[in-house]
Amino acid sequence: MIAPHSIKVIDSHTGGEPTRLVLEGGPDLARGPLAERAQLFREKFDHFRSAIVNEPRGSDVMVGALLVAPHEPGCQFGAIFFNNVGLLGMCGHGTIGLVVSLAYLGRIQPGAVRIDTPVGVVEAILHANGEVSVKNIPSYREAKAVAVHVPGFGEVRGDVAWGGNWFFLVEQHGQKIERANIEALTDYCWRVRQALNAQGFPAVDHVELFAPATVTGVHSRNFVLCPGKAYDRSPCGTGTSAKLACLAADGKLAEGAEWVQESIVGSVFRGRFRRAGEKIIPTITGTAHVDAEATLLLDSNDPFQWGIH
Ligand code: PYC
Repeated sequence: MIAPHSIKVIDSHTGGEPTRLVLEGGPDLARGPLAERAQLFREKFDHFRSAIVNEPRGSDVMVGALLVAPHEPGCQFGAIFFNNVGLLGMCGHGTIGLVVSLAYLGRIQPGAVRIDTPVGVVEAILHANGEVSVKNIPSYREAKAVAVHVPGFGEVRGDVAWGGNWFFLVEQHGQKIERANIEALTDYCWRVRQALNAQGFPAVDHVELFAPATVTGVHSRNFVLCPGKAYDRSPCGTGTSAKLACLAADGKLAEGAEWVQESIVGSVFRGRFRRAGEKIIPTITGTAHVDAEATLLLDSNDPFQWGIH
């Protein structure tokens, strides 16, 4: 009998959105730049991605983070984020989860930590109160008020922006951003994404809807549909970065001012930005909680060894 392949993971959630950090037992992606390693991961080890985050060990909402050695000088860690259908560029909630998990393991102390990712270096600060701030990669709005014809809904206008992943941000949608409406929101966002992809923006894989906040001190509530049709339980770190880029481009938020973004389940990120030429550098602050330490077992006799995909 062959011993099952074992993979050490630590699970956390950031505002309700899970992150499964792979500590040991991941694929050998060599030592190149993180973008090259991500490409190798995508091409040769997609079965590993599926085994970690898909059923029966995970679920559609699970986001994975493969902890690797950094390539960029000055970084202490490298991370490649992935979900139920593929790789992510960056992941804000995942970075907060990663930092809290490393602190739980005693591998970092409060202070700054630089993390290499396939789309650039991010700097996280673990605060003494347990909160984490992530200084994200440069973010920007690519196109304003793009009109898309969505079958069944007519014309929908939104902004296309980069915050470490590509987003379509929609303010006027006529949808109720409420938990009771998640099925309809998912269906709407999915149709919007398909129409947008077919009408000139094939790379956009996250759709983000906004509504006025219902809580004092919060600026906005969002619903974010991720590439594999799961919705983000957190306010989405890269999505909030994209939102800040749009607010900055429209002159609606001053440099250094705080933007408080609430998710559909009521969790909150605080964001601010500084300008960097045409782009912005967003910083997103939130909290995460470790909820499991586990060893995943991949048994070659198991027909679903590599997950249901
Ligand atoms: O927090 O950036 C984020 C994120 C991306 C996908 C899910 N969460």
